[in-house]
Amino acid sequence: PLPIRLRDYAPPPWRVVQAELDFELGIDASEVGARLHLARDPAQDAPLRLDGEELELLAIALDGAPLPAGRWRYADGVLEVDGARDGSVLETRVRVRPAENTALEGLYLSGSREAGFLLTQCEAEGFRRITFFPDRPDVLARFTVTLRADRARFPVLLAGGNPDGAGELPGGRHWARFVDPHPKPSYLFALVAGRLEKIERDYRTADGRAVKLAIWSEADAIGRCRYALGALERAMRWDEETYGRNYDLDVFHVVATHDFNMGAMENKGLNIFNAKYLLADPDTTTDDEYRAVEAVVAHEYFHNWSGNRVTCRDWFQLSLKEGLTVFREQQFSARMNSPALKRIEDVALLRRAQFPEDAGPLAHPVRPAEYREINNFYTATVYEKGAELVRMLAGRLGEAGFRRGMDLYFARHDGRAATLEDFLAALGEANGLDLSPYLAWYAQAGTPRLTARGRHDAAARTYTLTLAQHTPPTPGQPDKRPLPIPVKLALFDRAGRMLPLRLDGQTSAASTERVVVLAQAEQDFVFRGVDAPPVPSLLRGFSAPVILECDYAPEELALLLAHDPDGFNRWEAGQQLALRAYAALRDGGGEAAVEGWCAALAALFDDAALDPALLADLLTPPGEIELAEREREVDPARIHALRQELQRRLAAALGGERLERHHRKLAADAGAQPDAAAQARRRLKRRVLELLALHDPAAALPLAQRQYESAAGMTDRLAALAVLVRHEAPQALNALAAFRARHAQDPLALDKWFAVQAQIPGEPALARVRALEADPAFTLKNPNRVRALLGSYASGNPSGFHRADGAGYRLLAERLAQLDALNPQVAARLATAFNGWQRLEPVRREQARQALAALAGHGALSRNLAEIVGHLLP
Ligand code: BAL
Ligand code: ZN
Repeated sequence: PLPIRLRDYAPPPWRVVQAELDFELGIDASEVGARLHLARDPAQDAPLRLDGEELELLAIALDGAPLPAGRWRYADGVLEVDGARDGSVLETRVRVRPAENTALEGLYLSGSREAGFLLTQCEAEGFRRITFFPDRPDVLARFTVTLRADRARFPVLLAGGNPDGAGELPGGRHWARFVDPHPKPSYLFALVAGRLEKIERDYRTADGRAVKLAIWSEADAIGRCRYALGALERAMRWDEETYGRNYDLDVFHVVATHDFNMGAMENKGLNIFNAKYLLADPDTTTDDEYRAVEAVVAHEYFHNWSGNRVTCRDWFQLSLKEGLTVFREQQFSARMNSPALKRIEDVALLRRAQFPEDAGPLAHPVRPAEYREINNFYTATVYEKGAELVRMLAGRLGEAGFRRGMDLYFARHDGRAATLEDFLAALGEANGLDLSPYLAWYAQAGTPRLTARGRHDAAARTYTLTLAQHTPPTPGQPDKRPLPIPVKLALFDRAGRMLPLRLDGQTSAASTERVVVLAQAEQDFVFRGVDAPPVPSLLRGFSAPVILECDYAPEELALLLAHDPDGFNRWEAGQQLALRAYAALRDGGGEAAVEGWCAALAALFDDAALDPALLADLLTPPGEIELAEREREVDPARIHALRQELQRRLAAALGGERLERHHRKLAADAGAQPDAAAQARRRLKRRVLELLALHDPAAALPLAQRQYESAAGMTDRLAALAVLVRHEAPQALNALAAFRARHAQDPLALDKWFAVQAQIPGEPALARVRALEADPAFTLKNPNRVRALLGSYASGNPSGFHRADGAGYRLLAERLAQLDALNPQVAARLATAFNGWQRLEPVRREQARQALAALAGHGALSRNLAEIVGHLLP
């Protein structure tokens, strides 16, 4: 029945009210007993059908009596059972094989047979690889789980819910039971069993519950869990204070694994994390990764309400929990760090990851209308654009109004599976508003273009702002309709002062910033009492996920860069200047634009009042992927060369001596503390070193070498290594060898070692990647390793991957076929590196097409990879 369509949704004919699960755990084989208490929907007359994949059925009974063979059928992932009634109890016993499970869905082994541990991953549809079940998010059951295993091999036994007893069994075995009082869908089930260590802390919720917090990892990493524990506490407190949400079990476990398809997973009471987003210490973790750990720990915790207590009716509603939780995570991170920097980081990610998705063959709405494999829809569109939609709604309602709406949403849907309509209805009803026009954002793919034109009328003292919108067609959606686009704006006079805004027809007092909503294809907004042509600051804080096209004069952008108190728009003005400078270099459009950009930044370079991290971001032009998005025909090598030249020009304008002096000043402060101020200085130090290396390698490379040797932590060490490697410094080989040796035992550090080499720009990257595939630490079986080497190459190194001879494409296609046989989810994600191939210049386009065609013709592709390839090569 593929594809699965949103419009075909029907409620489940059978529900599971209670699930009693019983595990006999072993690495080669585990046995799973399930007692399912069933309820039938009296309005439907469908047979009992349960999902099940790769299960060996050992026994089956209905209402206490074994079922003979003719009363059930198991084929094509479905177990059909005859004779069940409302209130029946179905018992099954199955065998699964964790050590053979390379897809890392269901029950699998992390690490080696001797030392590794067992764990589960169920979202989205992994539970059906553990036992027979109606594996869909709108079936919410109460789970009781009993684990049994050999005590010496599996001393720690964990499952979601509250502990409910443990004890010894004959033959050196033991058991532990867990009861979850909260009904939950099967995708939130989890268990962990093995040799693990923990750190613990007592926490008391605002409503008085004593909670034991525990972070678990293998013994060698337990010293790196402390930062995450602190982040968890901060997140819990923040959710109490900001949304009034308290934790609801007596225990909260978080477990780290090196073998994980996703970043982390919000299983009820037992979050499981990719170690990359949990372990942190200065020697192995960069500043960016510290912030990611804090954000992901918070994200998974926030899911306890936005996702677990209120879950999704079906997987089309995925953004209901993901967009909302990313938004909550963004709010939290902004509060813990710098709001302006966080916003810059989020928008840069949106432009790098989501805009290309929206502009290519993989485009889909935040709520897709159909899918073949839901795992392919854990995308930047569902997550990041979804978060932008929540941000627009929150902005529309204001802080108090959004809180009122969220309170109603949680109260109304607690313990239930909801839809995006439910969400918008709750937010709207709590505020007496109809928010249903915003549903169009969820249904329509593509990034809207917003154009703005201003007209000053000196006689009438008015300023008329004309806003218009247009969304280009996307696959399957040729015609687009206008969306409500909130535009936060301010007007500046030519001295850089904000003007009071009096909109036509407005009665309340004038403020200097306001939001206008463009609801039609085109609309005029007339501001009164404006004496001279102002400079508009539009889309402040990036108030809507659109591409703004506004015909600014360079001096107007320079004025915003110098004066806009909105940190995001200040940075954005700098990015716009950089884009013009880039276009001038590309098109031979004269020196003024390049000089203007460089001069504007040079004027800020010694501004002691400027946050060093913001300065670092200002000194960084848009990345190669973002630049490619603006070209009709893409030549990645040319884009790389032009961007390098642009940065060289900036470095020259700043001057080698000045850069060196600045680096020395920042280098004097050589600690590795992860606090925001120290992070900001290291970020600027890296940027200054990179610029200096472009301008004067002879001066920069010895500095990089010194920084590499004396670095107190990973941020400085990796920044220096990257400069040495990218500039093919004579010292690079030694530094790489030293890094490899120093971190030989640490997979997370080795991943950085792989990534930094995979991102060497230009044609030499391919040979390096091929050589690194032979490194004993590389394996296609580990998702982090695949992402570090092949992902960094294919998705993070445009000039290295997009070789004119097509060798990069052929390498990727070959690896995809191999990887697909092991782990379809990771293969399908990696294949999205081909997104945008149709816009490549003709030679590369033909090479990419041939590589994709070879992959498509490979025969036995998984549903995951086949769906992606099918979209890429329609
Ligand atoms: N639910 C999958 C992982 C995450 O978004 O939290
Ligand atoms: Zn999430």
